[in-house]
Amino acid sequence: MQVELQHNTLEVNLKPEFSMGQLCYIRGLLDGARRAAVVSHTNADGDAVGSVMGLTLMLRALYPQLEVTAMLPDGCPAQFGWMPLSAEILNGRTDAERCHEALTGADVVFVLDLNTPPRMESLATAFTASRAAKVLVDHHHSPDTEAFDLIISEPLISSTCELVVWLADALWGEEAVSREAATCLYVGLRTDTGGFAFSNTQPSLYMAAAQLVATGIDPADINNRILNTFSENRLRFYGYAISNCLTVDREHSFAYFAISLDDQRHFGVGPEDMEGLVNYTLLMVDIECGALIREEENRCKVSLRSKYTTDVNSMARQLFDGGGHTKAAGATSKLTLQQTVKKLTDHIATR
Ligand SMILES: [Mn+2]
Repeated sequence: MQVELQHNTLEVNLKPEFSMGQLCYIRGLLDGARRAAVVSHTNADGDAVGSVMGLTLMLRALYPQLEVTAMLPDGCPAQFGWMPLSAEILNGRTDAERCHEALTGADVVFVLDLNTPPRMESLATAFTASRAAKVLVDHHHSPDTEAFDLIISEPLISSTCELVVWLADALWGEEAVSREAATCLYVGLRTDTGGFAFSNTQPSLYMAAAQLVATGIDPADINNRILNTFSENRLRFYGYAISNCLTVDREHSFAYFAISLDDQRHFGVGPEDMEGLVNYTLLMVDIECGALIREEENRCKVSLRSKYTTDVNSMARQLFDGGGHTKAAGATSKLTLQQTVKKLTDHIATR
């Protein structure tokens, strides 16, 4: 495979457009609703946490009659413990009953930053059973059109948090985004774009960022809280992984980490510590595509990244029934670590 210096050809979009029908539908739902739930995907990242918190804060401020319950399938990750609402976000595993009750009793459920109910893992059953109006706000490819009553899906938008900014502007006006909500939403803008660096960075992203920063948030402080958070163990594990778990296939411009359970136990690191490790593969100048394969009990998690032309979204879907974005995707493999590595490297070699 040749690395081509080719820029992606996304349309230069300014802001997403919402139809009057979409806006009226959401306003109508909220005017009549007494209970709402806001939910996102398992193993929540900054965009999932930020959009859930940002939207929850705005709904509470704008609709005092509305009881809004925020939840995540496996709770709010510790790294986001500094964010507003982190202490009250329900955990689909440990607060299963309250989540079930909130989902089935809701008049409206907002689903953020995912494209299909199985991404809600423990909460998917209650979500599907719920008779609430279901509104999806997301930027992944191929949303499940059967699962929602209204789908706002913008795969060209940087992040769900950015989409929430524009949706809130359209529904309620710029003033609806408080400083506190802006802090949450900025986290998703920042993390889903690798700090305004990935190919999903385009004019509307900076416009949304400008609006959020204008509310008085502290971008430098948020940056520290997002990036400079490693434990000593985690940093030493990265050193170990780069030295011992990284394979580089120059012929195919491909590099991957294979991380065994033993290594994870030895260093006392978990899935959240692996967040971002896959990006190290792309630091190499002649590597176009990178992967991280992390062993779990009875399965493996696969993360895929690319720099220029490789569509890792379709690769994840084709090989492991996963998905995501063109240049960043993920999947769960039911195979062993060795089998997963083989399936992936065989695919890379035959492309
Ligand atoms: Mn996202």
